[in-house]
Amino acid sequence: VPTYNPTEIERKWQEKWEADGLYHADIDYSRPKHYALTMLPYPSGDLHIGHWYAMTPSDARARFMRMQGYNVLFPMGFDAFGLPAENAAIKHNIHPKEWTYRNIERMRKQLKSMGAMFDWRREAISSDPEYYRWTQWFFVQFYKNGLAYRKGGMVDWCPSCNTTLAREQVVGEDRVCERCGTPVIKKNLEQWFFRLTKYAEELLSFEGIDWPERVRTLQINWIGRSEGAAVTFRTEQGDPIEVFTTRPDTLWGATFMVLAPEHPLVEKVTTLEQKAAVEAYIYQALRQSDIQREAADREKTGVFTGGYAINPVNGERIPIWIADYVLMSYGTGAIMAVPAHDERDFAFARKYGLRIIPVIQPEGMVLDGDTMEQAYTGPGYMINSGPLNGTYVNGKGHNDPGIRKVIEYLEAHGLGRAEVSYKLRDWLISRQRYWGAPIPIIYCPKCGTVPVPEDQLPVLLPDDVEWRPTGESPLKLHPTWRFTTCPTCGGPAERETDTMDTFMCSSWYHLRYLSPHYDQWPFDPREYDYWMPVDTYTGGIEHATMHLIYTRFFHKACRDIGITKGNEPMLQLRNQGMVLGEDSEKMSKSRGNVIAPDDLVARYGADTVRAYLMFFARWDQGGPWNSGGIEGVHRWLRRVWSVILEPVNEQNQADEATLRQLRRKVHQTLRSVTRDFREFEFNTIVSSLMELLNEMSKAKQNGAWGSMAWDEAVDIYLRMLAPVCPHISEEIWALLGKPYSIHAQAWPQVDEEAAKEEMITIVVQINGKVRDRLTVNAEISDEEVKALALQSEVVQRYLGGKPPQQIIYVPRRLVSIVV
Ligand code: ANZ
Ligand code: ZN
Repeated sequence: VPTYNPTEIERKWQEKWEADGLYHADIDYSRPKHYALTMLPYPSGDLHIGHWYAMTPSDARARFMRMQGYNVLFPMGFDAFGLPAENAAIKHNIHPKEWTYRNIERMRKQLKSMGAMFDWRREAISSDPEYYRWTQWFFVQFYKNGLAYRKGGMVDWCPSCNTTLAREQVVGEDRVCERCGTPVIKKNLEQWFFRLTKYAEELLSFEGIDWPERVRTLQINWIGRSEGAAVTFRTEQGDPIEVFTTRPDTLWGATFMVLAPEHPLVEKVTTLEQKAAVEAYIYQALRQSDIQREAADREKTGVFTGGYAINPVNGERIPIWIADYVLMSYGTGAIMAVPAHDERDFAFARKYGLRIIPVIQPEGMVLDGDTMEQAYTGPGYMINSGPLNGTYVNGKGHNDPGIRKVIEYLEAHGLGRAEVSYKLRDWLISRQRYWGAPIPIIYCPKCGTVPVPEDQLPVLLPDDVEWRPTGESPLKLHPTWRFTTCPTCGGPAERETDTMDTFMCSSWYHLRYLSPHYDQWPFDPREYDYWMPVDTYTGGIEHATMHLIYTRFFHKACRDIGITKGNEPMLQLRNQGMVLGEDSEKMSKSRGNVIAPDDLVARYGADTVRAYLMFFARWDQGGPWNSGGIEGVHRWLRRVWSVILEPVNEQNQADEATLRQLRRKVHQTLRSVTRDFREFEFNTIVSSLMELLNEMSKAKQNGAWGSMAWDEAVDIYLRMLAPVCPHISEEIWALLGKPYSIHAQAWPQVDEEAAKEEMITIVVQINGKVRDRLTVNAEISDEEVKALALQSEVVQRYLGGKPPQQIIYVPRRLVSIVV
């Protein structure tokens, strides 16, 4: 018997599988399809253990589905545009394109070392012109269908580097520029947006898809739906100020208004005396992030504008303030402040000595605005509220007949209307960056904004640019690139010089895999009709909001345009946890606790790494790496090799019971492993296989080798092992002379008869006479048998409520009781 040499056999089989096109997935109408998708990597340099953790169990699952008779598509590609390429390029003085494609070469090789069933013919790279041509095409479709628009928007801006920053480039509590440490400010820039909010309501529904509770909750919170009312106040000059409130029942208690510092009316309502204070306040407010501004425990600050508004329900003259706890990005950017019933407004009113008037009266308690110590936010009856006095409200805002009555009143008097508000914002896709897909828009002095005609796509990204930061969009600085002619009038015109957010590229990559070189359309409709939707999508929980919301939006928008079908792109989603360092800390270079998969593969082979990653923790939870653990898994694979391949010297015949027991264990394991694969319970798959190997080893010692039961055990064992460890299973399969390839074999069927627990009959004697019989599972413990015997009706009758004098158990045969 040859020795187990993982390096050698893994290389050998990977080459053969590739040469044979074993994992090519083609349309086959005779078989049910299964589209298994795992999140594609960003080509950052090296494949890390997190990639292995996401991908290899996903691969095992895809292989299992294939053995279950599905025609499985399991593609791979690269999310290749993005900021890190530019940063690395600046650091190492290498062109972002060169850096990216070098990394792709390297990572493709590393990916191949996994022995996964990727169909490499379908590889898609989002920075290839044949890919981003279609990213741009989607942009044009969105534009033509009113889903893309341009408007001024607040962005993070470094006043020293003179450039916009991506969210990740703003660092630290005090929000400074990652590059130069200068405090970041907000700036208003003309930007392109996608109308994500149009789908806010639909995105809240997960009907027909099986996504984890956690992801659904994260998305629902991200979308942030609130029911309430829009109410229009007016300034003393007569300008309308609309507010969104979840508590229109407290309208009579609105004693001041607060505008976000960025609110367009601020300038107009501010009086001359207050101007300097207001401007100083605005300057500091623009430096905070929305998250900081919203923090509940933050000291509330603000400034009086000097202006007044009129409360529309009671005609009261109320002061208008600005405060940074009111966000411009939510509701209308203005609020009616009700200090008696809102905690933030209360804190603000106390601090600045503003009036507090209770308008909700709790049962059995009288609120006094002068002495209250906190806002009252519970249920009660409306008071000080004119015509609506006495209306009961639940204090929560939504689902309240009281609130409904208030809104009816507002609507009837033309003061307001029912309104739903969402935290979700439209998707800002403009980036003043080089390494991305150019936004395919031309600005013509005569014709205005003109999309690049589809037959002129892609708008190619030039190579000869200054990508180092200069404060301008690199494409804007190019001497010629932006100058073009208008597609409509032929006159001189200029291109948009911003590129697209790379989340745009990753919103549709699952479609490009279907036909990565197709040049008539983003995908071949035949392939779409066969493969879509994605059946199983696997990847990290960190994508719960951005990517996984964008891709759902993208699909729905395309559905409405007539490009895609169905309501959802991905039917089932599963997230893996995280592999931590041996010290239970997050792996990071600075902690020095990083585990490099390449080293492990060189040392143990890919099969061991795959099996260990499935074994060491629940996949959806992850956990700390353990060097001893991977050693143990490696030893197990060596034992698989020897138990199955090494012949026994002396051949004594196994008895019936041994063989029956072997078959029972095999089919029981098959049953649980099948279920575990379905449920993504990879850790118990590996432990079940370890247990079964022990059983097989015992049976082998007891003479099972060479029997039909033994051959069946080996056959089923290898098939079950194949998705987890594709190389060693293929090698042993071949050494046993079985037909190539194990990965083209069917998943075995459970023999329910064989899997049945063995039942035995135990005689129960009372005072030496047989009185009863128990039929029990043969694996039952002594204590359990004795307890069962004592519970028997007959025994109970003889005992008559007293304890037995003596109870003796002769294993597997009889229980003798003396009463
Ligand atoms: C008056 C009121 C009285 C409010 C009361 C609450 C309680 P959610 O649930 O998050 O939707 N609000 C509205 N727009 C805001 C903005 N741009 N920035 C900060 N706060 C804003 O909360 C909606 C409530 O948050 C609204 O209802 C408004 O305050 C405030 F006893 O209006 B409420
Ligand atoms: Zn024109």
